[in-house]
Amino acid sequence: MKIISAKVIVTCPGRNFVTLKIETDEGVYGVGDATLNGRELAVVAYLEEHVIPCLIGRDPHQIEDIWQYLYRGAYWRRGPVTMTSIAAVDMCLWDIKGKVAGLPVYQLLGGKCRTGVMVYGHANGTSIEDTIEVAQTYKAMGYKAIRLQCGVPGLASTYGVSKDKMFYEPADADLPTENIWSTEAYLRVVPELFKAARAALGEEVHLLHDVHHRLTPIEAGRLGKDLEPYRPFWMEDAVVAENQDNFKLIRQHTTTPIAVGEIFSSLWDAKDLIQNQLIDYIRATVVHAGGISHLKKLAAFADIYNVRTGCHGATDLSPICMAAALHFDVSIPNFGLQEYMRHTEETDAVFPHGYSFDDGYLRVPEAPGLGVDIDEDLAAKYPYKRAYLPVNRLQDGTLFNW
Ligand code: GCO
Ligand code: MG
Repeated sequence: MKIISAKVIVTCPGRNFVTLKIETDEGVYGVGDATLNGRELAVVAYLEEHVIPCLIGRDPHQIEDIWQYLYRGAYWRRGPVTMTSIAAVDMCLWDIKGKVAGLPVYQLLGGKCRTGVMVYGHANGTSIEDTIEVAQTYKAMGYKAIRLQCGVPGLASTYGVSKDKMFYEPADADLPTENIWSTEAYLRVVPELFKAARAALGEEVHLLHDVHHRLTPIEAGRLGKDLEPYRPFWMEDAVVAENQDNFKLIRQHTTTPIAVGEIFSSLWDAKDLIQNQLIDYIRATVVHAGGISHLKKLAAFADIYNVRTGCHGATDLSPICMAAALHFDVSIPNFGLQEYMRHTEETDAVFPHGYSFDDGYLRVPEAPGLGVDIDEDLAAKYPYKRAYLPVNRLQDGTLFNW
């Protein structure tokens, strides 16, 4: 079997998605997500100019060899653009292998370790009361785990809070919008949110929160400690993960579980955090961390240290990534939780898929391959629209982390 062609499809059914499609001489094709939010066209160029020419004529069954060829062969290792491109190829090749074998990809990964993938939904609102009301809606829909984000009194807008309470799309403008941030105001409101949420939602539902890289280690330690009485499932991205010694300070002050890694692009970004047991959940996902092949290695390494997975699943990861993540999630022993932000109807129509939500769990597609496709005619109706994530400034104008 040979790869005879590959193309990159860019579509914007409400937000931008980049998809790689690899075709073979036997008529079987595979699809892979290649979306890197706000930097989409860098990946398009990397794939078109530097990856696709190397794929033509290769045997698509040699998934690991092609992975190594693209990783080692580039000389310039790692980085989000490279690893997203490699991930897209990897997804296509697993899709092809599954279709040829007549098996869903999870069977090729060792079979199911569980019947469904527990997911968390996003409840947000401008006030604590609004957020809890939305969380009640999620609970009524069957969600067993809910992320809580609320507006910060005195700030016009903040990460995780949208006008549409059930959908959130941060890449909202053709030049970055500017948000204003106050750590002091934020640290006052979050423990109040969790206190009210635990009282209203009961003891059983898992509650999560994303700090989105905004605290210093000692501030994160304090927030973790303040949240302990309400037993959060995790506190995510409490600090930036560049200087990873930061996490030691958090650990010294709180038993609130720590999740990190949605922007990690390989095992090497996570290795020290895992090996030193400074985190509890690793959020790297298929599209940004080198595909199913690389994420399997990362998860196996994490398992040795009792670190579980919590794959990123925001709307900027396409349904192709979600399908791939589900095959991965059901097949590993140390699965923790999967984020599920839900795509819009327009996006779901462009990417017909076989996964479905059922009582708090996503069920993995059973069709051969990944069980997801792209409707190219429909995709062509939604041309690319430049869109950026916001930037954040302190009240005195200093540029901060978003
Ligand atoms: C999450 C994330 C997202 C990111 C987005 C950036 O936890 O889901 O933090 O909301 O901000 O994916 O592209
Ligand atoms: Mg996050």
